[in-house]
Amino acid sequence: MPDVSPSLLPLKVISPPKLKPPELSPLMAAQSLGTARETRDTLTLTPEEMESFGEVFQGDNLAVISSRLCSTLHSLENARLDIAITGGVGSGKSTFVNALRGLGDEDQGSAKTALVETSLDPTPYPHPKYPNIIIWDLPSIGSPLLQDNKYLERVPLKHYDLFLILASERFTTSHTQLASAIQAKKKHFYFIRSKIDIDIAASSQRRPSTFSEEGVLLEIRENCHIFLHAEGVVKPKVFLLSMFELGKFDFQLLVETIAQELESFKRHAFLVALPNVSQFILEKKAISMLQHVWLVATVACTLDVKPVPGVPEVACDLDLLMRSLASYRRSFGLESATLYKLAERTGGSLQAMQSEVCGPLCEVSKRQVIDLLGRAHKGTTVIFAQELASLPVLGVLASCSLSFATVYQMLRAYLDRAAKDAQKLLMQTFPKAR
Ligand SMILES: Nc1nc2c(ncn2[C@@H]2O[C@H](COP(=O)(O)OP(=O)(O)OP(=O)(O)O)[C@@H](O)[C@H]2O)c(=O)[nH]1
Ligand SMILES: [Mg+2]
Repeated sequence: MPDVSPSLLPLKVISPPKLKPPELSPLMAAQSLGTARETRDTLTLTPEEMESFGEVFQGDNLAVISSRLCSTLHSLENARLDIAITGGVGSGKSTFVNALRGLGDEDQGSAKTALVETSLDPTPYPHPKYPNIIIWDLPSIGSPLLQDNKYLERVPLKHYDLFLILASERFTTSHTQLASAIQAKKKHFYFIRSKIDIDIAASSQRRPSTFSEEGVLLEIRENCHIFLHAEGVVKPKVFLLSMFELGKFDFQLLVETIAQELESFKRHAFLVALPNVSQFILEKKAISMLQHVWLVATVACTLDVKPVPGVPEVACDLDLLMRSLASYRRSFGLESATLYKLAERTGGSLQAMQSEVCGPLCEVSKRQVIDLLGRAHKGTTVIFAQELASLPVLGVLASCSLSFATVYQMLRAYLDRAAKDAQKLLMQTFPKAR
């Protein structure tokens, strides 16, 4: 997959109009996804949204804009991301690699864990659903076989976008020396204090009368910071994790921090590929996908368009829409293969998951896309289309404004529904997930 130079693809082009995600943000308020969506009867744009549309569409003709957006869409969908997992011997590196790829230790293609001998070379593990994302299981630091500069000879730091440096007990000078080398290459790195579940279990068992989970976490966090400061690491970013309960502890904070520091295409790649371990992750994904929805709607209505059978007022690229809907299902883990694996791992009923969670969303067919477009077209899209067409800056879209409005509304509704289903699935399998 080609790497993408952000300088060739100005941010302005990929910024979606600031369409507020009212149906997605309720997650933060512990409401369910998509509830507002069904009751909303228009896609009216705010002045800021109008302005954003204007910025993207100003100046060029439709053919130029759509081919530019098509290449932006391709870059967004194929952005390469190399995540390096490193740390001490037995600190949980391979387990973390698997967890980030949504795999258990026994799944096919998973990294081997609890080994006696560890590899002395970086091992790439492509994400099973997104081969453009590679999680690298790096050799352990502090190994007697890789002393002095041997580690850096084996591990080309420039190759990776970011580093997660693990310690399951204490950070040591091996960790901080590696961090300095990474910093010298101007790469991002994050300290992960792993196996937090063990610390909590030990503390609750050994000091039951004074036990407080918050207290244990605070103490570990402070100790990490004290050591890293003493070693000269400025503002260390430390996250407490358990690879066995990935959605808990500091995972949310880690995701938020990494997402802020990645450039936009890589950020999107990172977010959509995350395992669906918490409501927070689902929300981050859904919000990131809004820019994808908007790009797809524009490209699908302006390149390779054909009238939709049974909905002749709408012309679009049905294949692109099918691929996009399938990609939302994939990211939210709603495809049969993922459900099957989840049922196997959690001991839940596959049938219950499929019927309760997927409903009409099961597999994506052309017939289904046509039906969804028909339904969206019958809705309120005329108001939205008129609004678009009435804007001078959007004159270029006038010829396809009804198609755009229909397709956009269909994609939004599908995305909302997929996110909502993923939330139900999460609640069904991990009732305590937040
Ligand atoms: N309780 C608990 N155990 C963990 C966690 N992460 C990993 N382990 C266990 O720790 C052991 C070592 O995990 P690995 O993932 O193999 O560690 P590693 O860093 O890859 O080990 P090497 O490659 O040998 O250096 C395994 O038995 C894991 O199941 C965690 O968060 N909590
Ligand atoms: Mg390992």
